[in-house]
Amino acid sequence: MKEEMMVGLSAPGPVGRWGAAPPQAMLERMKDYGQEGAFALWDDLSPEDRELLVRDIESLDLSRIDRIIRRSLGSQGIPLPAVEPVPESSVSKVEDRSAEDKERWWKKGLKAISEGKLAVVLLAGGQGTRLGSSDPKGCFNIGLPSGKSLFQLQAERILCVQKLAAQSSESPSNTVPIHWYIMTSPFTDAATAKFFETRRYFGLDPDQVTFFQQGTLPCVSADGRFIMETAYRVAKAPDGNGGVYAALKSKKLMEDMAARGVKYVDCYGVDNALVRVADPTFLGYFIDMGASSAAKVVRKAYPQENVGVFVQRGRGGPLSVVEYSEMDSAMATEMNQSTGRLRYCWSNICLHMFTLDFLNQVANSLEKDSVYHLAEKKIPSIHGFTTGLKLEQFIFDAFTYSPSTALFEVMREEEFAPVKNASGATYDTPDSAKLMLLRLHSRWVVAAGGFLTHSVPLYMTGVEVSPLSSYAGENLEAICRGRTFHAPSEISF
Ligand code: UD2
Repeated sequence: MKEEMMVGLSAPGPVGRWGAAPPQAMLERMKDYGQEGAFALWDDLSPEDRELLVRDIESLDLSRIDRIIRRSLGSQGIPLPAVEPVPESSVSKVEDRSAEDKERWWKKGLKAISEGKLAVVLLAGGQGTRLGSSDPKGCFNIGLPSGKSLFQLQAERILCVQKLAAQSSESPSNTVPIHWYIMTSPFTDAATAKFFETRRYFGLDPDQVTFFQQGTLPCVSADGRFIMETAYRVAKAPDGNGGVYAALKSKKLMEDMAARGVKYVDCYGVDNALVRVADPTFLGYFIDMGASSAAKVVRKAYPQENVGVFVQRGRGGPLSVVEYSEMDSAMATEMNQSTGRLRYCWSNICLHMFTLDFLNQVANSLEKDSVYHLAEKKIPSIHGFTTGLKLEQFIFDAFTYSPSTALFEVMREEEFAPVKNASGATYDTPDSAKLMLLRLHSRWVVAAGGFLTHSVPLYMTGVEVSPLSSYAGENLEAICRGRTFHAPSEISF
């Protein structure tokens, strides 16, 4: 800006690439979106910080962000269609399942896996805030005898399933690798990649693992204005685990899946010590049902349990999930007198399956509708921690767009051991997850004819079966029958 043009402006700051005012075109655009407040401290910024601020604003897709803010804040207060419990008929219950059903689904799933039709997407962008760890959650060691992290347990379950799939196929020597897409966030990406590299991918072929980052969105005040983390940086947060759809789309990973011949996508949360990654039984059931989407569910354990519940939006409408953070206590505690269970009892446990076709369709629908959940949080800002809103999509938002969602009940004791809270909390801690795994695996060993000795009370310990040796308790007879194992210890053969 020329010297004479500066007359009448406030005392000029140091002149850098940008003069006393922000770039005109950028300022105009930000005014169009009501976000000119981001330049409030421009005059006090050094040339370097002005450069940082301009680059930060340039990194934002302002029209998309503005659409998301307007639609998400605008939809507040608009009543959603009345919710009903899901029809009991739409849930495949454990008690209705025969051994033949399970065998058939298991074989059908293994066949599809051996044909390379299954990919796995891991949602690992969350920060381990509640766990009290600064590392990505998957790195967490829950204290098993083996010391294995959640990532290692899940990697070894993939190794086991692809081996079982090969053994069940016409060419047992030809193991078809399951491709593992791992979604990280800016908070977890570097540490996650390093964790895998330094541990040589836990025996997986590095070519079968793809890391990709989810997006972030500005944190905003109640009236939709950007919150400034510093004078030259807009506060941002990951866009929720439903950010997976936009990320898969923008990184062209669904094209990558199609090129690999993938037809089905298993999608799950990292913080479950018992998660059956690439579960052949779930896949076989899903294929049998011919549905576009499916989810594993457990019966809700108690009204305040931090789980979403499946509902039907209007009689005959699509299934969707009401998250625990968006549920009122009446809905959480209401009982169904005839079943004796909670009226809304079918709980979401972040274990989903989609057809690739449906994933493509829903990624576009969610992007077009752009309605995000608003989470009120304390946001670090130039004014200290300030109450603001994070904009998040949830992985289960997809179900609303699905013509058919199949719900597959599983036993919590076998498949759901959340690792959410630091040790010492009442629920969902590393210790509770460790014990659930040791108790399950001890039952496997005893059922296979093994005996246990233990130096601490058995209710506090147990044996761990390496995922490389057994996925769901199968193939343990040969090793366990008549043998004694001391708890705590890992059985690996
Ligand atoms: C999740 C489910 C909840 C229930 C519960 C069971 C959602 C939205 N809610 O609640 O219904 O199933 O788990 O334990 O799924 N994540 C990302 N990116 C993000 C945020 C989260 O990848 O921006 C991942 C995170 O790493 C984890 C999963 O999503 O693997 C769920 O984490 P969460 O802490 O957001 O969800 P939570 O436990 O509140």
